[in-house]
Parts: sequence; C-alpha cells; structure tokens
Amino acid sequence: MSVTKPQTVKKIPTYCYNCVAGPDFMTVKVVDGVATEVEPNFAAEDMHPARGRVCVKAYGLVQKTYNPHRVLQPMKRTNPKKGRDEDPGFVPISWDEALDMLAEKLAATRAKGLLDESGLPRVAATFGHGGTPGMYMGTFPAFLAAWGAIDYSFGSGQGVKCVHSEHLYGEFWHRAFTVAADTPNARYVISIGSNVEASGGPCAVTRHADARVRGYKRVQVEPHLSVTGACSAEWVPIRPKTDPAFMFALIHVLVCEQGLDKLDVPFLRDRSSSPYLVGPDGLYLRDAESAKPLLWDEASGRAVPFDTPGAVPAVAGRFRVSGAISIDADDARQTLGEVEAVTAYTKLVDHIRKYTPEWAAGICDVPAETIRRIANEYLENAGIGETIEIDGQTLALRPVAVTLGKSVNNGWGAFECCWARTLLAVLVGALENPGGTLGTTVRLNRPHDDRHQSVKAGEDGFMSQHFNATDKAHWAAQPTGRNIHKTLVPIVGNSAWSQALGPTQLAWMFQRELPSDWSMPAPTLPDVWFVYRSNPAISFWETGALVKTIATFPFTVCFAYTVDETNYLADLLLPEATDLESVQMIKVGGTKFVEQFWEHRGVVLRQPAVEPQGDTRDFTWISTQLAKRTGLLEAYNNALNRGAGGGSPLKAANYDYSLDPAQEHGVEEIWDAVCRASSAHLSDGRETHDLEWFKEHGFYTVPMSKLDWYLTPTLEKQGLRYEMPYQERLLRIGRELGNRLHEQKMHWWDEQLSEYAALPEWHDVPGRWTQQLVNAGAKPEDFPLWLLATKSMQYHTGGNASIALMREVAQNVRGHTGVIINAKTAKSLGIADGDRIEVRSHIGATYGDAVLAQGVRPDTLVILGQFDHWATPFAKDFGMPSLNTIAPMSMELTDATGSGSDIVRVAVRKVARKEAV
Ligand SMILES: Nc1nc2c(c(=O)[nH]1)N[C@H]1C(S)=C(S)[C@@H](COP(=O)(O)OP(=O)(O)OC[C@H]3O[C@@H](n4cnc5c(=O)[nH]c(N)nc54)[C@H](O)[C@@H]3O)O[C@H]1N2
Ligand SMILES: Nc1nc2c(c(=O)[nH]1)N[C@H]1C(S)=C(S)[C@@H](COP(=O)(O)OP(=O)(O)OC[C@H]3O[C@@H](n4cnc5c(=O)[nH]c(N)nc54)[C@H](O)[C@@H]3O)O[C@H]1N2
Ligand code: SF4
Ligand SMILES: [Mo]
Repeated sequence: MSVTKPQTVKKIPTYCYNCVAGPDFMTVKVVDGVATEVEPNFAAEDMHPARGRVCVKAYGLVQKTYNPHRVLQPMKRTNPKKGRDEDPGFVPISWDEALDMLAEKLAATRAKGLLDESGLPRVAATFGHGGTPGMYMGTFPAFLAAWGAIDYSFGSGQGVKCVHSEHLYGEFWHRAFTVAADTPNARYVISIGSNVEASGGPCAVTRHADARVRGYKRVQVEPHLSVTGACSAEWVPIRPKTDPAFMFALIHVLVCEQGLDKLDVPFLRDRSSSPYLVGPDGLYLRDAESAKPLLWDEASGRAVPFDTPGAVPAVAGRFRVSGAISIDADDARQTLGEVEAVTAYTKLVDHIRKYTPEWAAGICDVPAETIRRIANEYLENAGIGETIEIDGQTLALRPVAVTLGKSVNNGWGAFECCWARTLLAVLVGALENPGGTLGTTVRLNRPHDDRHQSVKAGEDGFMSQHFNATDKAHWAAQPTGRNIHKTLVPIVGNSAWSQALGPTQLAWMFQRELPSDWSMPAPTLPDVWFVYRSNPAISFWETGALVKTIATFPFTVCFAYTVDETNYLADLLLPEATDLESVQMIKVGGTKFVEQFWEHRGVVLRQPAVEPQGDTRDFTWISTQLAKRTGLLEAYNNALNRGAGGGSPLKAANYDYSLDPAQEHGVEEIWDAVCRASSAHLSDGRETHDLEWFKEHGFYTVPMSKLDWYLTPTLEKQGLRYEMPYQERLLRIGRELGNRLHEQKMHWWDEQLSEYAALPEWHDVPGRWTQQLVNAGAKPEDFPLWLLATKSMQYHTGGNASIALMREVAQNVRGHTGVIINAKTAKSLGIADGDRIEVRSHIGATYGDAVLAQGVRPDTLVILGQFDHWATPFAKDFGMPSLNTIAPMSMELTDATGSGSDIVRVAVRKVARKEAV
C-alpha cells in the first residue's frame, strides 16, 4: 500500500457560533482540500476570553460538513398530505426551479398585500437557538428587511423556554438581556440552576476555572448535581420551582436580621428608589405640581421631589406628608391630605419580614441554617466599602453575584427570582459594579453593541423604557402578530427582537383553540413560513400536537441541513452551504451573552475552508437571488448599505464602500465591501482591510476599556436610579393592561395579571403544576415526581444531534444514555440501572434507560437535552427520551411575560424493552 504525501496543508481561520455562548475562534486544518481537524486560533490568544479556543461542539464541524445524510440539493415535496405518517416524497430539483417556485409564491403573496385580512403578516419566519442562525444566514437579514412586515410569532421554545424573564426584566432593571457574574473579580457566586460549566462555552469555563484557582466560592442551588454543581464548592439540592422562597429568605436575612447599617447605604440612597415615599394606596407620593416622586429630605426635614439639589434622602423611615398626589393606572390622579409616607426600603423590610429562613425551609427543603449561612457569606464577601482601580478610575468592588439558569428565570416564579436576584445585588451595591452582577448586552433597547448608549433619562429618575402602550388611546387592541406580544406583554416592547420574545407558544395554541372570551380577529395561518436552524417539532412542548399544527401550514420553506422533524412537513427544502463552506463577517467582542466579556471589540470572518458539498449554495447568494426574483434588489442593496449584513454600514463620514443599489452583486463583492467598511469603521478610517486580508488574518479588533463592563458609573453620571426595590410602574401597567383587556370583555389573561405587583409575594409556584393536572382531569397523586431538563456540553440544543462524534462524546457523559433517577427512588420502584423505563405525564409517555444516581433529589428525574427524534437521520436511532414529548403547552403554565419552564409532573415505571418504543 502506498501513502501519498499531502500536496497542500492549510490552516484556515474562522469562527464557531453554534450556540449562544459564542462566538469562539478556531482554525480548520485543510489537507488537499479536505477539512480534517479543528484547532484553536492561537493568534487570538491575548484577545479572546477563552484564549482562542473552541468547545467540543466545534470539533464536530468536520463531520457536520461531510455528513452522508446532508441534503445536498433543493428538494420539493410531492406528497400534498402532511403529517408524521406521511412520507413527504421529496424529490431533487434545480436551484432555478426552487428559486422560481419560491419567488412565484412570494410574488403572489406580496400582490395580496403584506398583511392579511386579520391584519397579520402573510409571511412568517422562525429562526432558532437563541439568535445564532443570524451568524450563518449571510445577507438574509437584508432580504427580510427589504420584504417588510414578517411575523416571528411561531417560536421553537427559544425565548419562552430560554432565559426569558431575565431578558425582559434584565433589560428593564439594568439593560441586561442576559445576566452574568463578574467572574474574574468575584469571590462568592450563588448559582441558582445556572449550569454554566455545561452551557457557558469556553469563555465561561475558562473564567470559572481561573476563579477557582484564585479561590472564589460557588454555591450551586439546583435539584440535581449537574456538572456545574459537581465543580462547585457546595451543592444545595433545592425542591424544584421553589427558588423564589429561597431567595426571599436570603433577602430577609440581609434586611431583617443584619439590617440597613450592614448594607450599602449610599448605593441604596443614590442609585435605587429606596428613599421614594409610598402612600397608603401603595403608589408613590408625588409632588402636586411636578408629579415627581417625593423623598424625605433629612436636611430640611420635609418631603421634596426626588431630584431636589442638596437633599439628603432618608433610606428608611415613616413620615407624615400632606398635599401630595398619587397617580394610578390610566393617569387617575388623586390629591391626598395628610398621610403616612413610608420609604420604599421600609416597605420592603415590612414585606419581607414574614419570609424567614425557617419559613422557606419548609417550602424549599433546604435547612434554615443553610439559607442563613449562605446569606451571611454573601454579605461578608460583598466587602462593602472596598474599591478597585480600573483603567485609572476608582470603582466600587463588590465581589458577590447571583446567577439564574433558564428553568429558574422562565415561567411562573421567574419574575420573583429576577426581582430577588437584582435586589440582592442592589442591597450590597453589587449591581453593575466590579465583582458583582452584570448585564451582558441589550436586544430590546438600542444600540445593540453599546448598552451604555442605551442609558437615557426617563420618567421618575429612572432609565427610559420602551413598554408597549397600555393606555386607552395607544394599546394594540388589534394583534400585529400571531403571538400578540404587543397586546399582551408591555415589557417586551416592540424592537426587532420583541416579537420572537413574545408568548410564542400562544401562537401555536391559538391555531388549535381560542379562549372562549376571545374578542379579537381570529389568527390566520401565514401564507409562507420560513424556517432556519430551528426544529420546533422537537424543541417546544407537547410536540405531538405541534407537529399536527405545522402540518396545516400551507407553504413551508426550510433551509435544510438534513431532513428533520420540522422540515419533514415542508414544501421546499433549500440546502445552504454551512459553517465551513460559506462567507460571513460578524461583530465580536465588547460584552455579550453568557460570559463573553472582552477587552477588545471588532469583527471576525467566516470563510470557506472547503468547497461546498453537493449543490449547496452560500446563503448570501440565495438571498441575492431571492431579492432579484422578487423585484426587491434595490431595497435589499440599500439594506446592505445600511449594515444589515452584520458588519458596519457600508458608508460613513470617513469611508464609502457602498454598493450600487441597482446592480446584482456577487457574494465575495458584498463581503469585501463589509470587510473594508468594518475595518475603516473600527479604526476611525485609519485602516482598511479587504476580504483577502481577512481570509489570511481572520479577525480585526481594537482595544476597549474594561470600564465598559460596568453600567453603574454611567447611571451615576446621569444621576439615574435603578428601579428597585419597589415596582410602582409595573403595578400601574398591570392594572392598565387589565383595564384594556376587560374593556374588550376578555378575562383569559387574568391569572397572569396577578403577577404585576409592587413587591412580589410568594405564592405556591410548584402548586401551579399540580393545579394544571387537576384542571386537566388528572389526579396529582398519579404523577408524584418532577421531570426536569438540563443541557450538556457536547450538544447545542438539538442542532448537532445528527453528528456521530457528539454521540460518541455523549456516551461518556453521565446521564446521556437515558433518564437520571435517584438510586433510592429507583430501588423503591424496582428499577435497576439500565432498565427500560416509561416516564409518563398526563399527556403522554416517553421512554429511556434508567441511569441511577445519588446526585439527584429523590422526587426529581432529569432528561438531558431534547431528543426523541423520529426523522433526523442518526438521532432517530438513539432511543433517547424527551421532556418535550410529555410537557403540556398550557395557558395556565404561562406567566405574565409569556414564558414557561421545561418542567412537568410525571410517574415512572419499569417496562419490558419491546413495550418501550
Ligand atoms: N427538553 C428541552 N427542550 C428545550 C431545551 C432544553 O434544554 N430541553 N432548550 C430550549 C432552548 S433554551 C432553546 S434556545 C430551544 C432551541 O431550539 P431550536 O430553536 O429548535 O434550535 P435547535 O434545536 O438548535 O435547531 C436545530 C435544527 O437546526 C438544524 N441545523 C443545524 N445546523 C444547521 C445548518 O447548518 N443549516 C441548516 N439549514 N440547519 C441546521 C438541525 O438539523 C436542527 O434540526 O430549545 C428549547 N427546548
Ligand atoms: N452546551 C450547550 N451550551 C448552551 C446551549 C446548549 O444547548 N448546549 N444552549 C444555550 C442556550 S439557548 C441557553 S438558553 C443556555 C441555558 O443555560 P442554562 O440555564 O445553564 O441551561 P441548563 O443546562 O438547561 O440549566 C438549567 C438547570 O436548571 C436546573 N433546574 C431546573 N428546574 C429548576 C428549579 O426549579 N430550580 C433550580 N434551582 N434549578 C432548576 C436544571 O437542573 C438544569 O441543570 O445555554 C446556552 N448554552
Ligand atoms: S461554545 Fe462551542 S458551540 Fe458555542 S459558539 Fe463557542 S465553540 Fe461554538
Ligand atoms: Mo435558549
């Protein structure tokens, strides 16, 4: 046998952004035109927070490229019937035929008008996994912008079962679309169901590993011992869905047992609404003339507007105030006589008094002394009064943080958890200060790449906010999208990301059944539905019913990598050139999701390491062809010139690389212009690099001060306060929303309205799941266990389930072979390790092998990831169970933000292997 020596060996720099923890840098080794290995990009060592490394998932990209099951040319459906049991009869067609077919459909749709008779967009689109498809879809965003109104209502579980309440309340309280610990400076982190060692990617894992070496302590509060728990200093196995009680008790220890003297009084006084005076009706007392909230000035001994120069606000206390006004929902103003005024802080102390560690212990199954100790450790480590110098500026150092995982910050109880987490930071001055609890980036506010610029003065001394209107004149009584986010969820706002963050499960549910007192136009189906890198038929809840709804969509176009459960129901499959085969430039650096905290910002190029397989095409080419064939070329090019391709605008004061709007441009020509514009933009016109330069160097960055990580100095400069602890505005907005819905005679959202409170109360959060069972006609005692989901490092949701290498890795990760069950519980049910078991909820059953473990609560089962595939090649042969098959999609389990949790009440039993299919 002779071995030929390779003729060419190249290392191609590129990026991976397959999960929200990215982007991460890598190089691809290419031997004679064949990708063989993925390696770190050592050129990024001093700049990328993970020192140029990728995680295990990126190592699967070579197999992803050469996957024998890939769709390699466009396909059309020949079986008009759709369903799980209907073979789609996909047949290959040419790109010309595929694009003509789609363009014709789109043109016919456009001719009818962008909106249909119900006022809803005729075109809908679903992109999955936390916004990452945008990093692979080339210039498709410019096509979408050129098209106009599109409905992003039909989600895949991203958003509503992601870190949802955190997105909404995080941006509201501190411009934090997601929230992280300032791990490099932290001493003590309470991680409540945040599984960062599995979900955080190389940046987070590196930062936490470094922090452990430094001696920081992390306490993992979670019903099972995740990998994050396993490498924490302490594991607290809390009862599912009781986290608000645990957190309220932490607050109790700080404010009722330790007291104000031990807290960060200057922060509470100047950066929070603690001193604002609340009247007997629970509303702020306001100045009769200016309507500004009042506080008690200790210097003059009277109530004055909050922004009175020279005032010394009292943080705590009760005072007599006369002649103030209060403003309730719908601008109902009331003039008050002499009333008792209480500061918001004192209101909090009164409110939280009943939530003692002893009280919480009974709910959370965590001993009172553990709760008390954790609260006190948190306070001790906060180091109130300490400072740190960063880039020549002195900032407060508060090295304690609380982080929340996705199943804690979505669904019922999540508002309480997000409020408590933010408040725990405020009490010790750790919100947006070094060492503390930080926001990463903004998506509901603008501009997306600089959250400091999104800080502007709004009402009452707080930051400006962009709520959907709830007043009578402006409330969206007619839905503008099928998940009715504008009508139902004021706090989600109406930015480009808002609709996809609306209650997307409702869009699916309303296609099946409307509430009995629904009084708006009935939602229609979209004429055309685009799907890319998303598989709602696997990732959402009650997937069996969801598949039936997908089957009713008249025309579904999926960009397809393999056939999967969603595109099995499509009319047209378009296979794009994927990760290692196509061109794109994206922004990197600054501060971004999970723990991407950089000291640089810039751009990175994704480039073809190898030729596209089969007849797959670059997404930018597909987008340009669609724009041309639908007559939208000029609008598309204009969108590219504005920067819709992902980099900088192609024209600015000191450069102009804009494209001729009337011409069709090639893929490389477009990205060459983006390369030049982005480098010129970043260097203020000093340096320009073209596509060839980027193909060699991979990325271009400029330094950025670490001061950009911390928002509090920005609020300080503008004299603004965080809207904490008292939620007068939310209370008012909830009442207004109730008024609007009730004027339309709709009461189906009443339970959700109960979440709008000035100070959240504990209610029986886990009990809601039991109640849902009862309402569905089931007996709670028949479903005695909780079932949870958790992520694992080698899978990005269901996106790489068809890659063999990932399966191989998974076989070595505990739990991946089935259902994690407490060994004692298993024994009592006659279940041994490896037995085939049935996990049944009131809506169905899923099957897997029992994985016996000590590190899980006796009342809790855990299933990793999202499997139970039936179409995706390779994955469909795993025999892996899924929570999504048996978790209901339910209005009762939807909170006021429109989200729900991956958690369900179940029963478990051993079954014969043949029974379990
Ligand atoms: N049980 C359970 N369910 C969950 C979760 C959980 O932890 N447990 N997590 C939830 C969360 S947080 C999220 S964000 C959602 C995400 O759920 P989705 O938005 O559905 O995202 P993915 O599962 O990543 O979608 C993956 C699909 O994209 C396809 N794909 C992968 N690569 C390519 C490519 O290069 N080109 C094309 N055209 N397609 C590609 C895959 O084949 C797959 O079908 O899931 C949610 N669902
Ligand atoms: N490797 C990998 N990384 C990812 C992703 C991926 O799919 N794979 N997805 C990305 C996305 S889209 C997201 S949204 C993030 C999510 O990141 P994480 O929130 O870290 O996701 P999970 O691993 O699902 O962790 C949730 C944990 O919550 C716990 N839990 C469930 N219910 C409760 C409860 O009631 N109380 C408490 N205290 N804990 C509970 C579960 O034990 C589970 O381990 O990860 C991102 N990063
Ligand atoms: S964490 Fe892994 S999968 Fe996610 S972007 Fe980074 S390298 Fe890619
Ligand atoms: Mo997510």
